[in-house]
Amino acid sequence: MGCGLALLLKRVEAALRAKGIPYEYIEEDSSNKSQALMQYNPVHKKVPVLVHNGKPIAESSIILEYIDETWEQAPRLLPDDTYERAKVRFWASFIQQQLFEGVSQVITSDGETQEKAMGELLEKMNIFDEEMKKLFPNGVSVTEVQNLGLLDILVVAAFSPYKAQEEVAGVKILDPEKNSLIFSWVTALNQLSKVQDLVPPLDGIVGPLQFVRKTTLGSSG
Ligand SMILES: N[C@@H](CCC(=O)N[C@@H](CS)C(=O)NCC(=O)O)C(=O)O
Repeated sequence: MGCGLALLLKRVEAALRAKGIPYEYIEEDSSNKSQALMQYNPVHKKVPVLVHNGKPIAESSIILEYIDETWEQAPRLLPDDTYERAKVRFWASFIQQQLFEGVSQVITSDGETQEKAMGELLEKMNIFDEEMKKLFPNGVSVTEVQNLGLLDILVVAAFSPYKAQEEVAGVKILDPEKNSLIFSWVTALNQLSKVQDLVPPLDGIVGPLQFVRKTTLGSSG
């Protein structure tokens, strides 16, 4: 799963827009996949796929790195320094594997299962919050996120629509008291017009999230 949530913020589009690279966006219908998708991503048959000069690249994190290496202009998604880059990759994978997944589980469960999922997500958010405080000891301001690096894009994807996530899940997910750093980061990111352009308004998110929640709860009995 994770798909219904990832759909809300298109990470590849965010990177292309951040760098000002013109692109054509083609929507795929997952219930009626196109011939082009089969041809471009024959292994997984999933989006996103970036087609550059006729050549396909699949898997969002690989596409993001390809974009950064192919269009080297600012903003750089990954730092130049190899150690800094390794750290960004480490946290990028933490956000994608732990936080995306945790938020998905909270949104698609209820009762005791949801309580447990929220407890686990909170533990991961606390770790992330504490570690990121070392990078941003004074909290995150709008100036720091102007350039939209890789971690900014992933934090937007995970938490930017937190109000919609909370409304649908019926629990508090991003608590400023518990996760002050993540909260200041998300608040700064949500003030950027390029982020506002990419994240649908609250109304546009609640419906699709509710659909994902209902179908998952329904199918698990
Ligand atoms: N690890 C892949 C995940 C891709 C993925 O799950 N794509 C979903 C859309 S968000 C999809 O194409 N689902 C259609 C399907 O599974 O048939 C990535 O990050 O690119």
